[in-house]
Amino acid sequence: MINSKKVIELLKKNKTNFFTGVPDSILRELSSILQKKNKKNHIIAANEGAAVSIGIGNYLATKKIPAIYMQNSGLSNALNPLISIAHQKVYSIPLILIIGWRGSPKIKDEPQHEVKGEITEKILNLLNIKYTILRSESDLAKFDKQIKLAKKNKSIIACLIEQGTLEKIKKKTYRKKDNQLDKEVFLKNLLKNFQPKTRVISSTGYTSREIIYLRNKYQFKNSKDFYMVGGMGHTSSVALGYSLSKKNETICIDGDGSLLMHLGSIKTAGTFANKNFKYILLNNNCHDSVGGQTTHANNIDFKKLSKSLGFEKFYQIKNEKNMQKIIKNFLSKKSLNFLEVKINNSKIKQLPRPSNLVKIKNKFID
Ligand SMILES: Cc1ncc(C[n+]2csc(CCOP(=O)(O)OP(=O)(O)O)c2C)c(N)n1
Repeated sequence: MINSKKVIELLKKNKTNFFTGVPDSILRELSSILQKKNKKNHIIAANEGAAVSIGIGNYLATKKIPAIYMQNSGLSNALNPLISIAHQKVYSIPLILIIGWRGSPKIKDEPQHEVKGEITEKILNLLNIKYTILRSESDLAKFDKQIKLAKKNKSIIACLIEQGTLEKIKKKTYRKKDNQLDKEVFLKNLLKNFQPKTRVISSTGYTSREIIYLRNKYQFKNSKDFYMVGGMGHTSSVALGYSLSKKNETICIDGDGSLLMHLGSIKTAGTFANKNFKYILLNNNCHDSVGGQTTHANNIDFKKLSKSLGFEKFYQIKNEKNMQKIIKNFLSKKSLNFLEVKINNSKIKQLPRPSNLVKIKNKFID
C-alpha cells in the first residue's frame, strides 16, 4: 500500500506544484489531500481532456511539469489533447498522468471497467508513454526516475494505481450537505409516476444503482431502464438519440458531474429534442459516487441556462413540499421540459450493481 502523501511529496520534490483532474474512486484519498491543501493549485476539471489541456496551459506559463489525475475510463477523453497537442512529435509538452486503474487484470471489476482495464497499458504503449505501476512505496523510486526523464525529454509519463493501493484516510473531508431533499424520497416518487411505455436512461454515478435498488425494494415494475454504466457525460445524448426515433416518453436522469462533463450535449438536446424528451438533473453539487468532490453546480442558474438552451419549461424541486405536484406537471406537460432537483447525497448503503447488461439492453429494446 502507498500513503498518498508520499506520492504528492515525490511530485513536489520534482517541482510539480500544479494538479488538475477528474475525480476517481481509486484516487479519492489523493484528491482529498489536494482539495484540503492546494486550493489554488488544484483544479477539478469537467472532463479529462480539459484536465490535460489545463495542464498544458500551466506548463506554457510556468515551464514546470503539471500532474493530471484521472480514472482510466477518462483516458479516452484525454487522448485528443495528449496526442494532438502534448505528444513528443507535436509540441512535446511534459506531463505526469496519475491514472486510477479500474479493471486491472489482477482485480475483479465490473464489465465496463474490465474492458478498459485490459487495454489501459496498451493505450499508453501506443502513445509511447512510459509508466510505472505503483503497488508499494518502493515503486516510487522508479516513478521518480521516469519523472526526471520526462522533464529532460519533454515527454509524457504516467503511473497506474489499482483499487486498494492508496491507504485510506480516516477523516472524510467532503460530504458536506448542500441540499436537504433526500435522493431516495425523490426517486421513489418519480418512479411510481412512470407509465408502462416510459423509458428511463440514467447516468453513471450512484443514480442508476439507486434506481435498481428502489425498483427492487418497492417492486416498481412499470417502465424500463437503460443504465449508463460508463460513458460518463453522454446520458442526454443516448436519451436524445432514443427519443428522436421513438414516441415513448424518454426520461433522462443525469447527475451534475455527468452533465458538466460534456455540457455541450444538452444544447444539442435543447435544439433537436422532441417533446417526449424529459431531462432531470439530480444536482447534489458533487461527484458523490467517487468521494464527494465538489462540482460547483450549485451556483448555476439552470432556469436561465435551460431556457437559453432551448428548453420550454423549467421546474425545480428543493424539498418535499409540492414535490408530487411538480413531478406530475413535469411529466405530463407536452413541452420540452427540464427539471432540476436539488438533492442530498445518497444514503443507501451497499447499492446493487446492474448485472447482465445485454439482458438489460434486450429488455429495454423490447
Ligand atoms: C470518463 C469518466 N471519468 C471519470 C469517471 C469516474 N466517475 C464515476 S461516477 C463519477 C461522478 C459522477 O458525478 P455525478 O454525475 O454528479 O453523479 P454522483 O456521483 O453525484 O451520483 C465519476 C467522476 C468515469 N466513470 N468516467
